[in-house]
Amino acid sequence: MTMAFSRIWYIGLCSVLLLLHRGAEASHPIYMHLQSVQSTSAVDHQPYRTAYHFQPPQNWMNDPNGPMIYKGIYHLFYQYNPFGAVWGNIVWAHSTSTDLVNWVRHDPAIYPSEPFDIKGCWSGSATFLPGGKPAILYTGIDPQNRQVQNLAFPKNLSDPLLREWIKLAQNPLMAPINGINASSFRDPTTGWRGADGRWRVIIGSKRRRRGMAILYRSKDFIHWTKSQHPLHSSDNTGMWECPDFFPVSPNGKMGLDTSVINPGVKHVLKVSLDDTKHEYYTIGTYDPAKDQYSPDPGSVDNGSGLRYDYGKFYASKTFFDDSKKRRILWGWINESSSVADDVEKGWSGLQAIPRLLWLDSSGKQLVQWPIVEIEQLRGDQVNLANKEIKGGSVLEVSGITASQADIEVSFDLSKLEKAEVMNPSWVNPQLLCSKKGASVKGGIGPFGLLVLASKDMKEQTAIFFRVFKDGKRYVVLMCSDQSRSSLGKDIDKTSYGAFVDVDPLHEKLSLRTLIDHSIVESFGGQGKACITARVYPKLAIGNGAHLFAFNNGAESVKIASLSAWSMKRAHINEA
Ligand code: DQQ
Repeated sequence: MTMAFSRIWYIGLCSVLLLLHRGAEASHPIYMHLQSVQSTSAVDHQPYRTAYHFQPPQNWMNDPNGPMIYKGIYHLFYQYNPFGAVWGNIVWAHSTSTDLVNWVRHDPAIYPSEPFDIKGCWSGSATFLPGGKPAILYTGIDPQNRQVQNLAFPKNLSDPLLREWIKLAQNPLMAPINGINASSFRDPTTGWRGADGRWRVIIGSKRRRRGMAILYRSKDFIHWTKSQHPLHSSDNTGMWECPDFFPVSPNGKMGLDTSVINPGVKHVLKVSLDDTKHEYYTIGTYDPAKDQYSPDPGSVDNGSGLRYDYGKFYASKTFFDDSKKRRILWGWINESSSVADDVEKGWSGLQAIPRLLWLDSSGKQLVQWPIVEIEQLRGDQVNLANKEIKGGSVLEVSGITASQADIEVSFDLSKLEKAEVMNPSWVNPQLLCSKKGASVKGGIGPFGLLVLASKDMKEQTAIFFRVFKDGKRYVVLMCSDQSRSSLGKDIDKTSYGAFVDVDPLHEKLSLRTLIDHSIVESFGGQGKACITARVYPKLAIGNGAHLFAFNNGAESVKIASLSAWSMKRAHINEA
């Protein structure tokens, strides 16, 4: 059956779905009274809508799904509620782009229509089959609320926009039988093909508190057999949502196709933890003979492990961009505002700027950087060089639109004697950042940027560093402090933090921050630590937004160089 999207038909279906909805076990809160078949009327005055981040014109969006490039066109599908600003009625909405910056929206590609997905079309991934045919594996919710895995192919392979998809009559291809928990069996990955010609995919799951990546194999991508052992599992991590498994090159930024397996490559397993809504990844080795993955010694395999992003960032997914030989990461950025505010503004959820992702030269962590294409939006520029900021002072950076900007700054720290002494109990960087916010004076730092700040600085989001001395070495803490980000109420103003693996004695300390009205994405140490925050200023909106560099430490710090650009508006999903 084809799936040309018929709105009238779909509205009818959704009315039925609303009645059926109660009881579907999901990892998202369900607000029954806010599900409406009426389109929300988004408010006219929209200070928090973004100018260059991916978002639909209105309504709820969550996970990025099935990213790929086909015939030179980038595709992004995403979990979307066509009828409201809260999670529900989930379909695969669809947009395409030639540059990953400007996007054209299409009708939803996959939506509930058959018993194997009648109660929802949840997350999944795209895989290219031999000959270059794309295939989408996704989770469907069946009438018994069971999570099952389904396959869809494009109706017309000569349409580079892949607007219509056909679901296989054999669906579901994988069902929760033989002890699999039917409400913890979702989010198939991109497949990879072994030397034996057989395809593999993993599905997120759990058994009691043990999170796991269930492994399936197939000769033809249609008939799948469950492997006796998961690809990997880890106790006390809870449900693994949206797993992602891919190879990385041991040196350089070049990405690898998901099927590349050889003794020279490392593998990454990323999981999204339903319990905490945090993701973590490990770097390790994939043994193709045993079909098992083992994290490297020292790669922490639980919720306190490495994260792509230490702020808001969830249900992420990478894809291999064959045209530029790079691996690109997408991630969903949830709101930090109340559900009532989301309903009033008529939308909820952003996608982070796509990030290039590669293995650090240490082999111990990944590095991320906004895709180079985003730089086409850079407009007016201001520069600073060799500028000392004394302890306790601020420096306004004017001449750009501070509510829509891209800033790159690097600091030179020549004297570190005044660094505060690191306490061995400070193992959690987020806690440390909430104890030692931007207003808490230190030795070396806090220093960094105050973004989306009002003129009087009553509102400000501080992204900053603090350097501690730990025996003979120095520890660099990066924080994003939202405690004064808005005079508004009912906002989650949690501070976020990460340790950055940089030696401040011998390297410059760099920070790049992308500011877009209600989102602040920051990359410390050339992309070794990333923190994304959502903020909702009342005063620092539009021309009322200012940008400052600041230093609240005892020692002066020097801005070696600073470049700031106004960012132009991208064309994203315009009507
Ligand atoms: N969101 C989807 C699920 C996935 C969760 C449902 C993660 O497939 O596990 O919208 O945010």
